[in-house]
Amino acid sequence: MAENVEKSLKTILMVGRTGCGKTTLSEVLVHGESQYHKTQAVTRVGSIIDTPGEYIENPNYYRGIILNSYDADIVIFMNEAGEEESIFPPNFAQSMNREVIGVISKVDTGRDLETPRKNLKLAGAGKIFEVSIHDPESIAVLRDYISHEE
Ligand SMILES: Nc1nc2c(ncn2[C@@H]2O[C@H](COP(=O)(O)OP(=O)(O)OP(=O)(O)O)[C@@H](O)[C@H]2O)c(=O)[nH]1
Ligand SMILES: [Mg+2]
Repeated sequence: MAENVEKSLKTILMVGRTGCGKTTLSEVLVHGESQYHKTQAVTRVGSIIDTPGEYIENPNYYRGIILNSYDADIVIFMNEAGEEESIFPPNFAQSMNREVIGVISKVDTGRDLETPRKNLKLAGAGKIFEVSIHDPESIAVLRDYISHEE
């Protein structure tokens, strides 16, 4: 296959607080660009299952996150740069019988990365990626990790 043909993404579940950048990153990964819109319900963006921030902010919806994880190959726990409080219960990743990775979004803002790193680890995320939609290389590294092998 030609080198410039992009590998297809695995099925991904995006979880993180309101406004951390889940939909933007999903659209950039799938379409190469994004238009802002608030997520109102669990939505599919290509093979990405995008959840509204309210799902992780309200424990009544945890079950919804866990059920959606059964359809995913990889779950992404997202924190944005500068996020001070962990929205994820400790070891929440263990509720999901799937690989869980961490993504720190908006690294272009220059805000703190240490606390998000620590909180994503506490939530049980394995590998952690630091991305900005303004840095195509950071997106390419993540995309490669969450794509099917040729
Ligand atoms: N500076 C910067 N801003 C970003 C980045 N990614 C997303 N944003 C901005 O963050 C805001 C929220 O992004 P969304 O993708 O809608 O966030 P969300 O997590 O889907 O939010 P909900 O649907 O409400 O849960 C938008 O104004 C985006 O433009 C980034 O890498 N850098
Ligand atoms: Mg959204």
